Amino acid sequence: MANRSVTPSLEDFRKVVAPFSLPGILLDAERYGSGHINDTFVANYDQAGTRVRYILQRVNHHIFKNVPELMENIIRVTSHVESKNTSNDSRRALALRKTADGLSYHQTPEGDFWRVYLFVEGARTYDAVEHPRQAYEAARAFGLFQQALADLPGGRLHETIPHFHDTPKRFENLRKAAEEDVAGRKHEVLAELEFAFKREPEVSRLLDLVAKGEIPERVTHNDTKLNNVMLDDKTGEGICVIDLDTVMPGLSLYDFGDLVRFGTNTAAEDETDPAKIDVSLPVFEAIVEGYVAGAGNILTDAEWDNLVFAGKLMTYEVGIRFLTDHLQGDIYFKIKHPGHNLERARNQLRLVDRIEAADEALQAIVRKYRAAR
Ligand code: ADP
Ligand code: GN1
Ligand code: MG
Repeated sequence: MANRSVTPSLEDFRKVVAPFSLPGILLDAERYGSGHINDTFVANYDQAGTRVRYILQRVNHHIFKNVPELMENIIRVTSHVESKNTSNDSRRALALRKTADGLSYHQTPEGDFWRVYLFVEGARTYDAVEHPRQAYEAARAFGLFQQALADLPGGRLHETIPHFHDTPKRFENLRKAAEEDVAGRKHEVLAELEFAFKREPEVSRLLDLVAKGEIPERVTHNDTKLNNVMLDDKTGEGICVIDLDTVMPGLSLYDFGDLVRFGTNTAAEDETDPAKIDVSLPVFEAIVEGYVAGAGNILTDAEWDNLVFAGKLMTYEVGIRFLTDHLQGDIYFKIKHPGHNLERARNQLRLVDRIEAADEALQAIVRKYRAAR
């Protein structure tokens, strides 16, 4: 399932988009972005002489098992964000196109689910932080997004992937994958397994605080990678949070922690040279500052206490998910070459090690912003 993604022909794209009745003529469509899960394409249209772009996405229904429920979440979330948009900039809420039947997705006879978004123009995503300001803007946008959803009406959102950030469960999955060793790769990863197993006592820390009532459940994004937020080309401002498939009940520490995981790494997520992987203190500071600027003064004491830990835990969690996928024969994340998931896992576990080494410096940054609140 991880690598099933064939690019459709233009003829097939025409069939996929037909139910959405998009105005104009479809000129071409090509693969777009660098996500690990869905298949994303940009489609160029000629609309009365003007070139207009749409994002077409085939949702990975092996991973998101109930796409109609997922789309119901996205409609609720985008409508709510849109209702709070008081600017004159329509790019600030992701906009879905509906089919002639009023559905937010189209299911093909083969069983694939497709959706169409208006292309957010004059802005782009980045696969790596080039300057701390970008990390600030991304963190602020995710903070604002969370604040906007604090009063989402209509009850709890569907859990599109149950136990998504349940680190103890992710840990059990790793243990089981190592035991079963279906792909015969365990012998290659003994050092990584030892590193991961040694940290077992920490995996339930956040969920234990939730159980004690010290950390509240909120509506969170749960996948706050830098390339899931669009930054304005001219001003650099984070203007639109995208990739809403995992928006569901969660902890603000998941969003903050994943910002740290992806943003502070001085190397790409799949860099193989451990010497290049470290935690950037200026980027960490920008993330704290941006997140607090966006989310406002919502953080409880227990959340403040665990900001640094959340960065480490989210890095560890994704690290063991990559490692599990490698052990299971690459069935979840898209890979570009054999061993890619192992490279990613090693990278993330190395970053865990660097975050642990930098703990004092990171805590000092948090203290500075906590005192100023
Ligand atoms: P995935 O789940 O595969 O990560 P995303 O929704 O994040 O999918 O989309 C992949 C990439 O496509 C994004 O990183 C972004 O660059 C681009 N993208 C997605 N939606 C839009 C949009 N509405 N307008 C412009 N670009 C978009
Ligand atoms: C996946 O879809 P994408 O590429 O934004 C994954 C995240 C991981 C991330 C690691 C649904 O995100 O949980 O943190 O890869 N999404 C899902 O890069 O599993
Ligand atoms: Mg994405």
